Amino acid sequence: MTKPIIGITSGFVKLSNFSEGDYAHQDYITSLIKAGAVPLILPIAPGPCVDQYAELCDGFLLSGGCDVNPQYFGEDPSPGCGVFDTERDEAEFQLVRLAIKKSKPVFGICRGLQVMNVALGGTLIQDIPSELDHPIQHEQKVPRRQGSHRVSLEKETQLYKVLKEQESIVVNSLHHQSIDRLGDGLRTAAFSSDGIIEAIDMTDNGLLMGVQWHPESMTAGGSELMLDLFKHFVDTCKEMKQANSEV
Ligand SMILES: [Mn+2]
Repeated sequence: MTKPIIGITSGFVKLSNFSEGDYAHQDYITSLIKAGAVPLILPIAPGPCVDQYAELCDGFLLSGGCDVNPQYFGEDPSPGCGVFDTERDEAEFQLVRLAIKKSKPVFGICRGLQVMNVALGGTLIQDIPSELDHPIQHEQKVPRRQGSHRVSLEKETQLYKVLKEQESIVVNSLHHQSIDRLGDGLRTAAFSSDGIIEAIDMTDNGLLMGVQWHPESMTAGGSELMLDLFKHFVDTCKEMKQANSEV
């Protein structure tokens, strides 16, 4: 069987007057190739293009990036809310809904986990440092390939199994937003000591998985445990590709 094609969502970046366009961090690409997939960067595009992305790919990696426009969960921006990109939000919400409809797996990372949650009717904390009473440091000062804070894993989740049934692990942390109220059909798979939801999955099937940390950068830094997360995702994409072709 050919390798599964994984679409990676991207963010728009302007580097200079001569260089601007869609961007996805190299660590996503490196991790997916290591895990046995063919990565494909998906530019932000209008609805009809997103419809075809959903046909073309066997699974989707929702990458990190800017904040989600709070209008999508019924709020005005709080003073701590950062830059958002409405066009990107809408393209990614559409992709999540189409992927669920077509039974194609989605792995959300950082912003990607937040996008999945809002797409399914959940809400976000717009700025952890200004909105939480006693937060730990979620925007780490050490390099992104290093872990910084601990997360506790919920038993009975896919994540717990994939991460070798450890009660807790150390992860990196590069976010200032997080999930507040969970979206429909989602459950907490990991949380930090200040109560922030650090990972989610779907209760009724294994199609959606999301982490608030950056396993791609820990994988690029040599973490075999985080590479296992990508292998699990790519294997699920292969299984679903097979199952979808049989119906
Ligand atoms: Mn964190």
